[in-house]
Amino acid sequence: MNRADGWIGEYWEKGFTRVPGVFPANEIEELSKGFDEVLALGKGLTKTTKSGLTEYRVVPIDGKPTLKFAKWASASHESLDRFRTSPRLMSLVMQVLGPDLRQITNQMHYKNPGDGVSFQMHQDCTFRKPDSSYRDLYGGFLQAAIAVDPSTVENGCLQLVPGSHKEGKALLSGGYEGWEANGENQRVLERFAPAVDGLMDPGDVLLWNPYTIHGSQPNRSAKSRRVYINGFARTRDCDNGVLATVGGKPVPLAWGPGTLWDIVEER
Ligand SMILES: O=C(O)CCC(=O)C(=O)O
Repeated sequence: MNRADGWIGEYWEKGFTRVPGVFPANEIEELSKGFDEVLALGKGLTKTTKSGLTEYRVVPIDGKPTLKFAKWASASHESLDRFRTSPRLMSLVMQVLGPDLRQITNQMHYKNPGDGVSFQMHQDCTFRKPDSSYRDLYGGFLQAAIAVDPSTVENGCLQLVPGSHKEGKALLSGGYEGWEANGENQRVLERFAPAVDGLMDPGDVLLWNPYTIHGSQPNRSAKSRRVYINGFARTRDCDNGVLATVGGKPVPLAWGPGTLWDIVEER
């Protein structure tokens, strides 16, 4: 791996990078359909609901039950499962982490107009626990978001703090609360450069390091801001999650009583 060149160099330098045009329009159309279908299934739920591995994470926002995200819908939806380990996505992830991968996260983030969903500035290392399951979290895990819709300032694009991963440690308190929780971490956030807007077009992929500080504000536009987030770890450095690829080839999604899941959950 050459850490210096192109988007891979930017990933290591800034702690995140956007790779444009990874998925063509027809594939994003298919992914968008999958998002619509899962949203329809989650409609009307008043609390977090699990069906097999698939989970509709419903939380109160301004007193209203709101689908904050759907987790592991790929376990119950064939096309979402295909995108999870699609060659277009995996070719990027494998260039950073190598050919043998485990998958830790599989999340659909909707951010529908007016739903109030936001994410405080946080680092994903908060959730990658226990420490003993991640032997090289800095170099051996990344999170990848496929843009289904344009991500804009108005619809609450991700915001990421350049260089914030470099200390390779947890810097912030809290986790997945809303934007209003940033006050708690103001002192730490002021130490860093301002966050950069992670603007994306449909089909772009944004990759970030587990120590990179990031979050997002509510959608203040009339259009949804959907991203499909999948997180992968190098198999030899990680015990958690499910196998995703072996020797560069995707393997079918399988889990069971022996699967080890992270002990801290995004909420
Ligand atoms: O969907 C978003 O805007 C935030 C996602 C995020 O911060 C995460 O998954 O860690």
